[in-house]
Amino acid sequence: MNKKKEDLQKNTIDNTKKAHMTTNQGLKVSNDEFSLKAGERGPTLMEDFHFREKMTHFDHERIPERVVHARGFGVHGEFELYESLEKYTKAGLFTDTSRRTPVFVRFSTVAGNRGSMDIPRDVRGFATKFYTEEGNFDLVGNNMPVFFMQDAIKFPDMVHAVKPEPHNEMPQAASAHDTFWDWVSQNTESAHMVMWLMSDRAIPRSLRMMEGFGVHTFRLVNAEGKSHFVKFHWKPKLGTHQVVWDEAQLINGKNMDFHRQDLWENINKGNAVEFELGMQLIPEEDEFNMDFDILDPTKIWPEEDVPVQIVGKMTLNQNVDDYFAETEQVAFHPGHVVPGIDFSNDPLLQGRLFSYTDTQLIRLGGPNFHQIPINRPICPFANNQREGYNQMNVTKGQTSYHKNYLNNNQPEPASPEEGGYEHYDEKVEGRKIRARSESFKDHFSQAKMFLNSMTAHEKQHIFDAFSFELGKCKDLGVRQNAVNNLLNPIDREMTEYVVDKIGVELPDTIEESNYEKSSPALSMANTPSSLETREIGIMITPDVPTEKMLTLQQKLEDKGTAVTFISDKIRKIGDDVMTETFDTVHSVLFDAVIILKGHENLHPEAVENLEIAFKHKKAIGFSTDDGDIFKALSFTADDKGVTNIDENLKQYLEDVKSHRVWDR
Ligand code: HDD
Repeated sequence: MNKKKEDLQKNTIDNTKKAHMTTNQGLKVSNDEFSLKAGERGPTLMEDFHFREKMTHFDHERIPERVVHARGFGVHGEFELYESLEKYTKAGLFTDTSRRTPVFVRFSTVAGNRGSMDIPRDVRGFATKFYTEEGNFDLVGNNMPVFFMQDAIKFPDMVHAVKPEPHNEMPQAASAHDTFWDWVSQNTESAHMVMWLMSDRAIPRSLRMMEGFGVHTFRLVNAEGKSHFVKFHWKPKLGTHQVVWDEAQLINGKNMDFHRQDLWENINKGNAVEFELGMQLIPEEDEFNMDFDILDPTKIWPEEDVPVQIVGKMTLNQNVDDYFAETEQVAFHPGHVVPGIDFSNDPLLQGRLFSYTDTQLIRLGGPNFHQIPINRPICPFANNQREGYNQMNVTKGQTSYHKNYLNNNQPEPASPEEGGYEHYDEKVEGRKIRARSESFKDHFSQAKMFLNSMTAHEKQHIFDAFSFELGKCKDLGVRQNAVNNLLNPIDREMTEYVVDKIGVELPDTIEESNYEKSSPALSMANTPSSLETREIGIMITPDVPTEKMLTLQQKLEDKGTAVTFISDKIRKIGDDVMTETFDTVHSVLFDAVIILKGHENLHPEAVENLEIAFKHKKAIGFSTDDGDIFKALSFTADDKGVTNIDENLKQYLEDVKSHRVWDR
């Protein structure tokens, strides 16, 4: 049990143990079925304190959901450091390799409500709370390394634009509507982020298979006071993988909890979910060496120019006990830092430093939200901030002010040597102005670089995503503006493709960016791929011999994959394997499929499942005891990624491992 889990024990109530029911005052309850009435058929009595307490609690069981990132899923884990980074920082979690720092991670979508589906086209939040020995450090990042704007003052506008439209509250959890595209086409600093949002990064296969980014340039400061600029990266051990858009839409219908269920079940099965922490570092004196401003949050530092140093690993290995108490009440803040970690002047980061505490005050009902068990630091804690709503602590002592004589000046500030936080003494000079630096002006070069770095299928998906999203906009002016202001300045081929699909005019002048650089690290195709935890759905006709099914299952599980049999109705295979049915699951919920045919004909649902798996470029394996499987299907055994598993199981597994048969 990690230190944070241990700390949570102080507040854990075990409702699985035998116990009498009580009121909140501890009084044993004798009856929880009937309210107190005047006569069997009479009115309920005011005096029924048990009824009133139960109902009042129920009536108050909701808190405001987060304005953004409302739908989230949290898990516990630990962070371990590979090598001391004392050259760059004095932060304990980055210098002491013997530590196992407890973490709590909350993954989220951004635009949808708390009850929305798991795979809309959206950015994913990737927020990590490190419970360090020097206080909590929150890395509040996303699965995309850039952002929609350069200045936080625009954040409410962008969020208003992407959220359901204010007059009719439509559409839910989608950017494919007029107000979003109106905003981004009027604010072209969003161009790079929009490319990411239209890419497959926005529809991850799993929360276990996406990268995370701190986005901003932060600072590391070492014991001598030397500073490096830093960007944080999370690299998933399983690689970065996607579903296809058509599949995402079907999954949302078949299982809107697809991502959270995948994470919950894999952790329960004991499959460690691992992300390596990477850092890109630039010494302070090299601040101006890039062809963009490193304070600009719409820019990445290409990994080929500034390599990502892998410094440690986070293992997520425990689910929460109580969704509300932990996942809903956790409060992140990019301003929660520890000595050795500091901010840059990125104007987006600077604005965030205000917003997060402010939002917790309304969401969690007052200034004591840090005392909620999931938010409480595991290190010693003392200050003069008593009172306020929901004060949980009983603090001893006559004084609640600094400085004092009566209490010997306790609690007293710590010197830097004793671990007191010191802000980096950066020199800043300037006049008060509302303006943006000229160095933030280039909106399109990195958007183009992103496109330059894609494989053919990734590029095609981006073109199709633009066509879908703009095609959903009702106002032709909005479509035209998006084409003129965002697409045309990036790429002519993309502009021509999309214009043809969405019925607007092709701009007369070509403004395409001539930025030729590419960054191979941006392509998901260049990330690792493995068979580990791949889900294979095996469709069967009822007459397939049990022995054959169990042998196949064993072979596939030995390779690290997870197997589900699918049949016309629930059937038992051997002693302890139960099938799912064509009613309960679908090929869209699996990475790959297999069809096992005995002498009976294929179920019509099996035919439909196979056709869709083929369309979604999934590996398809087959084995038949009798007759031609392909008579009922629109594809054949000669198509790419369609394999007779009796003859070549190895080939089939290669296809499964490569995630999808993209060139089919
Ligand atoms: Fe934010 C939540 C990430 C810009 C204001 N943000 C929130 C969460 C994540 C991010 C992951 C959810 C945390 C959780 O799981 O509880 N936000 C980002 C990133 C940004 C970013 C990576 C840009 C680099 N955010 C941003 C700006 C502002 C906010 C510019 C406002 C000035 N974000 C908020 C918020 C939220 C929030 C309103 C809503 C709920 C919360 O904070 O706790 O304060």
